[in-house]
Amino acid sequence: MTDFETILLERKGRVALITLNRPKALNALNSQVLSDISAALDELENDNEIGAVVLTGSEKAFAAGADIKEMQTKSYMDMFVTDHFGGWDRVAAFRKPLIAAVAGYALGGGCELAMMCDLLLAADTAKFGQPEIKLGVIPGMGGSQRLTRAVGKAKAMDLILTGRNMGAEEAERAGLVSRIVPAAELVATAMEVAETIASMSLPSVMIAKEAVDRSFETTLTEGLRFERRVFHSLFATDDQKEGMTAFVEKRPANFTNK
Ligand code: CO8
Repeated sequence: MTDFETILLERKGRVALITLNRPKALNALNSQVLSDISAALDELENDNEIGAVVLTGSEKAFAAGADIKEMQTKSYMDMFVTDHFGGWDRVAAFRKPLIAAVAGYALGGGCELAMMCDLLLAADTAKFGQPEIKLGVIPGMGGSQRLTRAVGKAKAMDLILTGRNMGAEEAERAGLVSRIVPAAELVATAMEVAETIASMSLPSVMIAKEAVDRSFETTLTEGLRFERRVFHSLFATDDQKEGMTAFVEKRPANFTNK
């Protein structure tokens, strides 16, 4: 198990829990956090024992945004040449299910990081927002694109242009959040959801994730064709035989992830 400076990584059976751990900065996302999360995801993606990952923060903040102090004095060329924040694409490219468990502030880059995950569970204390406009900039880690796809133009414009926060209930109504849970039960619930997912056949879970993600990138006709092809491909797995045989034999399936 690797030690990290700004995150904690724990494993429980087939599920891993990544906890953002910069409490003094409300988990603001600096280059070290990016480097730690990327290394953890590389490790977990290559680990056949891991079937799903939960990403969480603290009770007060999932993450209060990109680290403003790190960006404050940078020039356009500094940002451009280093492709500042380009590295966060690693999170969206993670091939196994990633569940964001959000309590407290998920602002700016924090909200964008949560939206890079596949499923977003919110504590009743969660507050989402894209306040970058108040800093004289705009969302830069996907907020203008992913928030708009998640909640539609009207609410995305409202949040991005005014910089106001949205509570958990509004976020659920708007379709950003899949479930709201009491804050004290947030991580346990997210771990249960992850365990359920990790108990399925890993190839089918990874292909299901890829198929849903494809719907954001393509036309309906192409998306349906992609779904059918990858659906067919699952008939090459031992787990399809096991899953369907177990149903017919009225017993639980015992997947081997092959
Ligand atoms: N960056 C750096 N430090 C932060 C951040 C942040 N985003 N958020 C909080 N902190 C620090 C504070 O500076 C403070 O540090 P210190 O004790 O040294 O003064 C500590 O965390 C605690 O914060 P507060 O005292 O402010 O705590 P409060 O409970 O009073 O307030 C808030 C909590 C409301 C969350 C408040 O901290 C806040 O407004 N934070 C900033 C929120 C924000 O604007 N986020 C957006 C950041 S910009 C961004 O994410 C852009 C992403 C895309 C850029 C793309 C570029 C290519």
